Amino acid sequence: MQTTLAILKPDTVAAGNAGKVLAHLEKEGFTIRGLKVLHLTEAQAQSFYEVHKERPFYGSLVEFMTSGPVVPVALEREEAVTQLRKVMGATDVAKAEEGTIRKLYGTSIERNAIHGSDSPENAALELSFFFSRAELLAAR
Ligand code: FUP
Repeated sequence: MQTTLAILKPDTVAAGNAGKVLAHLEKEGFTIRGLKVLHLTEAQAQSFYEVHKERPFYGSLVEFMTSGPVVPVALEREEAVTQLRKVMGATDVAKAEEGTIRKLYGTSIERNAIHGSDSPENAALELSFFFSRAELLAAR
């Protein structure tokens, strides 16, 4: 078993799609091991996306990610990292496969509904950004 981090982005929460996305993930075999609702500060969003800080979209991405509440979720299943990436679909909604979360609920490359860690190493780092070890253990 592996645990990865998803974030239901502000567009998903604002559109009232958070429950539908969580149901989609559960149907795909993920178990929810952590979940919270929070409104990221600018410093938190900048830090989370620090790897992209030189990219032209960084400022806009930080603005979007702080535009409303998000829902970080710790998700467990076999091959959780790669399976979540598959269920999410391509970054750019225009290129996302039919039936993926981004195709169903996203509206652009930026407002793409959901984040998912892209490697086991990043999953561990990103889970610890939002959840303490005690929180994750208490949810078992
Ligand atoms: P992903 O791992 O699929 O979320 O994609 P990236 O890590 O490449 O990008 C992180 C986020 O930056 C994306 F979810 C959306 C945003 N982004 C843009 O807004 N424009 C781009 O051209 C690329 C990414």
